Amino acid sequence: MTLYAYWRSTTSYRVRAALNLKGLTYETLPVDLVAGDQHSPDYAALNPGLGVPTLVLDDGTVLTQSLAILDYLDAVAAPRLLPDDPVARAKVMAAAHAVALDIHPVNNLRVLQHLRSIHGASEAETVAWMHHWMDAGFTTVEAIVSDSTPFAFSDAPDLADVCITAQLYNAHRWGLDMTAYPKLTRIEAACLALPAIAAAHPDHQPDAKVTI
Ligand SMILES: N[C@@H](CCC(=O)N[C@@H](CS)C(=O)NCC(=O)O)C(=O)O
Repeated sequence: MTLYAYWRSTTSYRVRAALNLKGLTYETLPVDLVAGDQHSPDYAALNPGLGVPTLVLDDGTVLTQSLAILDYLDAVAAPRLLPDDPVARAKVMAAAHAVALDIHPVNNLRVLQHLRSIHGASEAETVAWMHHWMDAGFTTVEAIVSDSTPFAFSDAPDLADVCITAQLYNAHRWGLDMTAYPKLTRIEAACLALPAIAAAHPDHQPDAKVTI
């Protein structure tokens, strides 16, 4: 399999974590988002959403959208990141969606570029925007994850854990104060103690020397 990804991309980080947890081997092909490589005609043909990640299977099948890729991976390889029990599954998905659907889209690179270029946002205003949406989403997630397990809902990492851990990387990068989110901090520590997730961390990617 080939994963088109960018080192600092939280959507790429989610998928790398799942691939590694499941012991699947893949080649990483970096897409430099800062250089705008996601807009190149070749990449646009592969992923019309103009974002990373894209996963190309060994038979050439192209998968896009990180949550869809994670769903595919969960269907074909263990350990499962979603529980079978319908209620437990809905709870895990709620936390994962709070990150992937509520925080990430409004904090995406294209949104920040639009804020700066069309609305003239300063660097301080851009940082305040990032913090605002992460605080809103993290408040939700902090309230719904477990008080009593190392990971979000159990003793093993699930879809919520990989989404949370990737988003916390972004929060640190933007200097968000995490004091109000002790459970999320606990989850990140538990995830990064696992070699599979630690290996998925942005700093360990082949394109990690590029700076934004
Ligand atoms: N919903 C998509 C979002 C993909 C996406 O936009 N990823 C970001 C990186 S985290 C990206 O490539 N942004 C490029 C841009 O905004 O130009 C997914 O989950 O795969």
